[in-house]
Amino acid sequence: MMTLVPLSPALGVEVRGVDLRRLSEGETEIVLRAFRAFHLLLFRDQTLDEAGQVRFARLFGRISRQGAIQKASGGGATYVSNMRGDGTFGEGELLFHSDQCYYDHPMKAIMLYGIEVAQDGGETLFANTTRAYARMPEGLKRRIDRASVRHHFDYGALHYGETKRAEVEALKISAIHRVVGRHPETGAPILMVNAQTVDRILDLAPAESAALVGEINAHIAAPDNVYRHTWRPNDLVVWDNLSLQHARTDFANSQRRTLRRCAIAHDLEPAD
Ligand SMILES: O=C(O)CCC(=O)C(=O)O
Repeated sequence: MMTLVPLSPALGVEVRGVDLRRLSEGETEIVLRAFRAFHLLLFRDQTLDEAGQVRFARLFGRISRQGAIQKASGGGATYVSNMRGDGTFGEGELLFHSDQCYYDHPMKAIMLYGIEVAQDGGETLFANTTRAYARMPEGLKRRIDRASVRHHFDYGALHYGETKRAEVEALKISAIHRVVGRHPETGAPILMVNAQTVDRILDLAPAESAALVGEINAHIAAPDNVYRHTWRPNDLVVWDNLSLQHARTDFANSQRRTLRRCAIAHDLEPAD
């Protein structure tokens, strides 16, 4: 029987008692409802090949083709890996961010499946931005409610797999969002500021913008607003990229780490 077990007070449930290779219509409905309510779902001990993962991902929407990595996936999966030649974002720490804020329509969800996992570090952290906003002092909310922010594609501190580096660096992409955006499906407030890709909060001097981004990030990354996922092989995690931000703890690159990834497009992502 299918059961939902909360993962943290901030977000997420573990879904037990299902085999993702053969979900019934009723189970699919419960999964999609739980996704909307809890923003992150964990399924453990799943045996999934690439086709099976893509099939499950497509229940959440179409596969994104926005940006070099997603385009390269050809509508299928990519790999977060320090082992594979085609691996991307394989090494080291990542700060809290939502993917693709430098586009008008960032992807709606991300799905990772554990193939090889680090024994020490390499955990993925998830923070609930709607909850972070709700818990902010009114004075801070007033300062950001009408503000806008520019993001640019600058993962300079990150490490791409060599095969992708040239394509990725050739992209010069930026977008402007409200600091307090609205979730496209629920209308809930979401924070469109992150530690990784913000260029500037508009109309603020660089130092003021950096200080305000730091203040907002402190609310997002507050330990009691975060779920920390320690990977096991055969874990599948799918999360809402707009309600949540994610980060990764550091790990020694001598440890093999490979996660299979599907990116699910925002409903308004232009068809290519
Ligand atoms: O490796 C991880 O834990 C996170 C990877 C990531 O940031 C992503 O897939 O967007």
